[in-house]
Amino acid sequence: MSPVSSRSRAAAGSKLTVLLLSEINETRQASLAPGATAAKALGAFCLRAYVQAQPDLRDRVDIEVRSVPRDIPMNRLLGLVLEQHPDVLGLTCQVWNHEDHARLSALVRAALPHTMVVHGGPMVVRRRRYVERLGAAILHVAVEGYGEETFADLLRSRLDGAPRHEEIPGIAYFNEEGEPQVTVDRTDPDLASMPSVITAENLETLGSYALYETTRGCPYSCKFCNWGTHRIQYRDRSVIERDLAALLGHPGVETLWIVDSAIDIRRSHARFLADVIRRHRRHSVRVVGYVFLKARDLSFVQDLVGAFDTLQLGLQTADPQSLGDLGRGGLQVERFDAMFDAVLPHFPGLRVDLMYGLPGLRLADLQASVRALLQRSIRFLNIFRLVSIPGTEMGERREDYGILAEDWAPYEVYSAAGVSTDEMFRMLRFKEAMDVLRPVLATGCYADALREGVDLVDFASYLPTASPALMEAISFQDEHDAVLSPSTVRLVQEAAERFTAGSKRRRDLLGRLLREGYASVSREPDPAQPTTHAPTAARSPRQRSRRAPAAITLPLRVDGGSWWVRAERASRSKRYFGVVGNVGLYYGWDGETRPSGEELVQQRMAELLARFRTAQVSTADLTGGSGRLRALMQEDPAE
Ligand code: B12
Ligand SMILES: C[S@@+](CC[C@H](N)C(=O)[O-])C[C@H]1O[C@@H](n2cnc3c(N)ncnc32)[C@H](O)[C@@H]1O
Ligand code: SF4
Repeated sequence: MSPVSSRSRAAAGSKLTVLLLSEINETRQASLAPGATAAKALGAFCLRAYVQAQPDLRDRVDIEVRSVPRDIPMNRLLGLVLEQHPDVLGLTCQVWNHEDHARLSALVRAALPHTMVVHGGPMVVRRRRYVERLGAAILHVAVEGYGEETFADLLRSRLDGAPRHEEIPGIAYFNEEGEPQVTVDRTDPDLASMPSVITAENLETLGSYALYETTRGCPYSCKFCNWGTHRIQYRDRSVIERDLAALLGHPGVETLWIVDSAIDIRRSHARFLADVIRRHRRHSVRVVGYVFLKARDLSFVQDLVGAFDTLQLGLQTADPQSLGDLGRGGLQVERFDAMFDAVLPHFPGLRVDLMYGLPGLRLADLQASVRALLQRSIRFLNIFRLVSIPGTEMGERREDYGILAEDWAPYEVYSAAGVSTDEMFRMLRFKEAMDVLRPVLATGCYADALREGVDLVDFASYLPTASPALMEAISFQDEHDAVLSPSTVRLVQEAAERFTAGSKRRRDLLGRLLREGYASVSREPDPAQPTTHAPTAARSPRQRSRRAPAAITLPLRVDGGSWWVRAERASRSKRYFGVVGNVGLYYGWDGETRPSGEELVQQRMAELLARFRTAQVSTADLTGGSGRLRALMQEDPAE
């Protein structure tokens, strides 16, 4: 039974038209891989390549893949779909685009009754719950897991009426009565028999930051992660070689991230990849990948030199007890020295991930992990806040971990067992301060400075990071792509004065570290200083009127009283930073189609407060030590 009328253009003789669409993440915050935010969704390319390799489908289906920036106005997004009027609209649903994709789907369902709306991607976990939550007014079908075979079956179903939806494993759909139906699970498709992904057509649309997958699955089962299924699968070597040759030989590709859980699930695989990369790289393409470094003998790392440019390591914490609790028992703290000794001589720019918000780990523990790594000459750290992802142990069994988190994307965790909301806020501020110091730490100065009495981890707590000017400083993709505003530079300098008060020697040292660290970083011209730049053209009244206000003060009704919350705009962006209950929140908006900035911030803060109250946390608890919320809430906007 088909949820959508089978009358299609295909039936009328033309091809079935499919639009695979995805809003990509434009968050510029230094993230999993430097610059990765510009990457297009690989999943859609996999689907297209697979469908085009099916003899019964290739000549009957036209698939267009579009990735658009996340801040695209909804009317333009809808315009893209209306322009094409596709028979099938497939959306890759990710943490960051899910709300927009749901809104778009509802509009498409209303405007184009003939279009079948299919959701896939990492947000589709527990597909019954997924479709029940979104409802029939939003989508027809949700595809869970690796989607190549399922999507091909859906297209067959749309073209020929067979297989029927109830016969397609791995989906949830609405029947003609609008009731949700769930089919049996699908076993993961066999990666080894998948065709090439990097077809000529895909290569043309990939852009300069390419993602590629050589394996699926992961040997660990960290309780916060659902990176892949745990059945490890390898792509066929000849397909990998063909795909990598195409990517590395294409002049448009500048960066290639191998998105495997790690490239060294087997050392022989890492060596194979390195060999292929070396043989096929025709111009400078930066190649990035995660490593586990779990083998006793790590001599293979030197064989990766000249192939991989950046290696990343997911450590999460240097606390041995927690590593075990998280399901990462295989990774022992005692191994750190051996790991870094084996890697750093060859890859001094190793990037290491830490997380905060994990149960039982407080600010002091996070700082201890950071110090331990910096002292071991690690210069690049990513610090992520725990996200309680549906489908993971920590997403599904929140009570067991004392986790308080939002029920909607991005599922950020606000407190966990042993970690109060105040503590989370302190860790958030510390993370932000460390991000501001990224370019400084990247010079590798930490250990020497420490020996001379300047601990940059201590200095971090002097930076007033809740300030929008500093928030702006951390919105860069990597250490060399920062743009510092003059006010940020001033704030860092003022903090340095306070931190080194009374010691000229320490002041000079810190001054030098900051100068050297930020030397390669571009600066915005300081309006307070004379500038050699040509003056920017005066804004038209229309441009002026659309400028976001610098701060918004919002009335809120909480606990039976009237309160006010203030959100400040980060300079140069349309993002607001507000503080509710010691929890910093950012919201982006665009004046054209979304609710106005005020409405959006107000709505989200009110929702968040309501959630805290449902969780029986009072606003008094939330204001806790810093009292910042109380101060903000009591501020009278009339003054
Ligand atoms: C690349 C990547 C990123 C890039 C995104 C770049 C981009 N434009 O895609 C960046 C660095 C931006 C990123 C950021 C984050 N990411 Co990320 N990321 C990945 C990663 C490593 C690879 C994605 C990929 O290409 N996979 C390979 C392709 C082939 O798989 P796929 O996309 O899942 O597609 C398959 C199916 O999903 C399905 N499918 C996909 N689309 C469609 C569409 C249709 C119509 C159908 C039918 C099927 C279908 O079929 C495809 C082929 O089998 C995955 C891990 C992984 N290996 O999947 C995590 C992953 C997607 N990220 C994840 C998370 C949590 C994040 C962060 C929130 C992490 C953090 N703590 O900050 C941030 C987001 C921050 C924010 N708030 O915006 C989670 C998502 C969990 C979830 N269930 O939603 C994942 C699964 C990893 C993890 N557990 O941490 N990420
Ligand atoms: C999914 S991992 C893959 C890295 C590699 N496989 C490893 O862990 O060894 C990428 C990084 O994302 C972060 N991450 C994973 N799951 C997360 C979650 N639920 N919340 C916040 N960050 C997360 C971790 O810091 C992790 O190192
Ligand atoms: S965090 Fe890394 S090691 Fe842990 S399950 Fe996810 S991919 Fe595997």
